[in-house]
Amino acid sequence: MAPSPLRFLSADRPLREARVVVLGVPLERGVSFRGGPALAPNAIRQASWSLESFSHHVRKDLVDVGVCDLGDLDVERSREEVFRELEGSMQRLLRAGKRVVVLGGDHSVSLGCVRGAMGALGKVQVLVLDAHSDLRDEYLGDRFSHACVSRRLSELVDRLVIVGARSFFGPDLDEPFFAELGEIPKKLSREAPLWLSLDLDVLDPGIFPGVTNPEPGGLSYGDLLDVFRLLRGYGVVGMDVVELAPPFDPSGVSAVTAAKLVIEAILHLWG
Ligand SMILES: [Mn+2]
Repeated sequence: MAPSPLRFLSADRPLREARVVVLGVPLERGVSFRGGPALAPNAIRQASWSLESFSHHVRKDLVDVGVCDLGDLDVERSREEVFRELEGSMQRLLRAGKRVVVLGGDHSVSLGCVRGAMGALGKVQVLVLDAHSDLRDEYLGDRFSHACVSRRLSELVDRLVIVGARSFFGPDLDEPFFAELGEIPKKLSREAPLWLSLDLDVLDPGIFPGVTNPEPGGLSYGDLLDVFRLLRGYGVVGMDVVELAPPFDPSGVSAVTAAKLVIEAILHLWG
């Protein structure tokens, strides 16, 4: 049974005792095709209670990590205000030495996260796992659409790496940001803090149909575990998990998969 109010599995520590903080940002202002990510944070929390808190891959348990769930940011205001509050929260949490998991929301929330990480830590590199290049300068007049998030991130940080992309609008194909899974070690630095942005549509829609913009082909669940395993050697300070669309997840298996990925990411990166 999930506790009421709803929180992520085993996230029962007060903030000051927690090493890892979960924060929901149910913002859905930047979608381009169909909706749902506003419902994602609580769908992921709910689904997490169907899972074990133990990972046999790393033989660690969430209970021993110390996780706090801060609930959701208030998104009933302008997008810029939401970004600003997210940025401020991220700065405070990272300065306090916490590691942060942000449950989106559409992919635009990554911008607030990375701005905050830069405010707290200076230079930050970003690894984006995404089916889409998201490199448009604007989409239907909106520079902060989820279709533009990697373009905006590329303007912020020195090092942006995109893995899993298979949807391009043409000219973006020759941009320098794309990498294969196996190229991650040579593209990222082990020195600089790293923000991980996990757009769940990077997964094959056959195993993860519940997203706003499904794209055929894609990574497997095992591929993502390989990424988490690899990133143990890097200074990952936080991650966002975005674009789950519960209305297109009638079996609920996408929400469960998202929750499982959050558990495995926490235990691989910070367990
Ligand atoms: Mn995407």
